[in-house]
Amino acid sequence: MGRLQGKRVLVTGASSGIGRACALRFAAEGASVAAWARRGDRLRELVDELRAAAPEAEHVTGEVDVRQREPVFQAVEHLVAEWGVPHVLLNNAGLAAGLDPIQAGDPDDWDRMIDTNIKGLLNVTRALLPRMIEEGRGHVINIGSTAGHLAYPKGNVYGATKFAVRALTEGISLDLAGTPIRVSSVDPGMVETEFSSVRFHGDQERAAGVYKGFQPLTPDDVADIVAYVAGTPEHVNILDVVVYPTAQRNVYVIDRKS
Ligand code: NDP
Ligand code: 8X3
Repeated sequence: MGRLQGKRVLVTGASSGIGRACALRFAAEGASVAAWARRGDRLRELVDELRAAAPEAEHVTGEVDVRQREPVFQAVEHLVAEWGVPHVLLNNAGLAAGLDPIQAGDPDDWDRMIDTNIKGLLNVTRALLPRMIEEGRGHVINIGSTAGHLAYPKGNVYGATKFAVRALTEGISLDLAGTPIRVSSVDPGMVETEFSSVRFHGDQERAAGVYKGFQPLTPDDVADIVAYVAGTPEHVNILDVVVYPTAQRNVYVIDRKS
């Protein structure tokens, strides 16, 4: 029996991309998944797949916008009462909005990124951590980014949010010293998801161009790593994993064939 069998995992941003792949991977490992995102139609499709992957587990969904602090706290209370305290919280919900020099940036885009990637992660983590501490177990896994390790032109605010996620992973881990709660970060390079379509406000052609001429990571590649991190023995805490596609060596060096 694998270590994730019978565990409960809360995945934020489960309606697409990395979060969706992680939800399916956790279910395939025998875990029960609470899948949160804003798009309920996507979540309803996902839960059918989760039930097919792990019929014996108890999968639930939540239409939760991680930016809305009070509803997040209420959703956590409801989840804990009806389903139980998650063993793993995967803080994945996030986005980039825009790719412009700061002097031409849209402050509304900045707000969305800061409110989702930093404050959304904090909202869910703050609501859940006391319950994990009471239970005497838990694992918080944050999806960071290689953009949180090296700034790139026009990546300004997105990169700042991911540098913040890295700082929060370390800071939360330090604050939890003396508890058994583990804190980890998985920081991918380029992964083909809806990320670029969201970044370019629905411009699919521009989004497709981001992944042209090389093989990017897939959401399943990242889910493999997240499942590994979550499945290590309880005395092992992987603080940070940085993963690139082989064709990408840092945020600037990408071997594009066309
Ligand atoms: P997607 O756009 O495919 O997925 C993003 C997910 O986040 C969706 O499920 C979306 O759901 C959810 N989300 C966005 N805003 C909110 C919100 N306010 N409340 C709740 N959920 C929200 O992109 P990815 O899978 O690529 O992105 C997932 C994470 O991975 C992000 O944190 C991103 O920064 C990070 N990342 C991505 C990389 C890439 O190259 N793709 C590389 C490194 C890191 P919904 O819209 O239904 O709410
Ligand atoms: C997403 C990776 O390089 O597009 O976090 O910013 S990148």
